[in-house]
Amino acid sequence: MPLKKWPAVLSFSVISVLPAAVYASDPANLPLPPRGFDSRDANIPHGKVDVSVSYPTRNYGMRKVTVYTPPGYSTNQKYPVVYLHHGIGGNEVSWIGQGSNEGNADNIMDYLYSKQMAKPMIVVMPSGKMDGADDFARFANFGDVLLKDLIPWVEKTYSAATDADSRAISGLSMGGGQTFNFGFPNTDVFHYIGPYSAAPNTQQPSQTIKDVAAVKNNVKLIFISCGSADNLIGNSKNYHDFLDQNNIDHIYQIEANEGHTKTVWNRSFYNFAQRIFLDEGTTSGGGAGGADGAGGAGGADGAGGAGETAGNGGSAGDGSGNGGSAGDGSGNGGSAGDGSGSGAGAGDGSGDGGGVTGGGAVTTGGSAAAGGQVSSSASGGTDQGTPVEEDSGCSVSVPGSDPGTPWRLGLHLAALGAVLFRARARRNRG
Ligand code: FER
Repeated sequence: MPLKKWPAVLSFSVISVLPAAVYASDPANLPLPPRGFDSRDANIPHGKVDVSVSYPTRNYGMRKVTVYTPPGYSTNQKYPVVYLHHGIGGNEVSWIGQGSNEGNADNIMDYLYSKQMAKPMIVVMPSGKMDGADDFARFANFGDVLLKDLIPWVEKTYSAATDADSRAISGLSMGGGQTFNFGFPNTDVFHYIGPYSAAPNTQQPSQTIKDVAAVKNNVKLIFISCGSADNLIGNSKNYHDFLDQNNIDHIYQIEANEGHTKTVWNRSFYNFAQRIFLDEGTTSGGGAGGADGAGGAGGADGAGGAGETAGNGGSAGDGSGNGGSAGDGSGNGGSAGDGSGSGAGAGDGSGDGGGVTGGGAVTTGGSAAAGGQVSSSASGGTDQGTPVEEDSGCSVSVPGSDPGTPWRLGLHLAALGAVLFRARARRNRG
């Protein structure tokens, strides 16, 4: 797929914090997570982990699932849910660093919230291996359980939103295969699909994607990752090629020199979790990008906008409804709009100018207000420390964060990325 360039308005500062798939579906080359992103940090709020809870199934008796609810979890609010699957030797505790220790989803979510880089969500980590003749069958048999037993149970047991925009499916290795196999045929159930290091149980794309248009229309993010040195990479590459051939936008993230490792899975979950469920509130129109220090982008209705960086900082239009919004910026700082009042604030750039064509106007946005300033690194998820292996034990010192505070700052840059991502998708579909 040819490299597509965005207008010069997005040059330098902001470009580094947007998902690379905005530009092309070639390997995304996302930056390494910061030091300590997957370690437990005593200085930040922690979500609650319900470990190995039992739930009923129609055909397999009681089964186990681990459920992470975010800091500040409240039944006054409905949360989106990511279903996160383990690998061949794993079970419902593999993603919380116990048992086979395939990942540290709880630490990663705590980290992302502490940086306001992810939307509050529930993480459901089931034991995804049922009874069956062989491993392929055991993992395949979970599909029916997921759709008919687990999801209904989660949605009545937890304060979970029940629409497909609020469901993501993800997993590693055999769980990556499950993600492909259960996700693509069910784009009316899951709007976010994230397989990591997918195993040979992965079905062919021609089997799982019978309706290309449904995938294009329904799925808000496809995130495929693998280590470059993983000898299972063919499963991921196969989908990457198919998606490219069918002009289906996706992020293809290859972790250089990594094999079939937990390093890949933790990085992948870190990258995926901060890019899901951003669509809510941005669907009714993304904002316009401003230029060269002035700009800002307002998402409508809860999405908030993102200020540009550099120069004198951008102002941000943003949403009414639930949205806080954030300007940000290096340079002299962006300003933050905050969603009150009516009318849209949008950065309007001098200089390089030019809006993002697919964005559209902010329809319900509040006007921009001067506000806080953050560094683009902290907000944009490129707060890149020295690469470390997990369990480095190095904790990250973060300012105290109120779990009730709207996830702002970096999240809104991610939201802008999502808007741009879809804007491009719309153009491609058009
Ligand atoms: C295989 C190689 C890897 C295979 C499964 C895997 C069933 C799964 C690995 C994992 O889940 O980590 O040939 O066949």
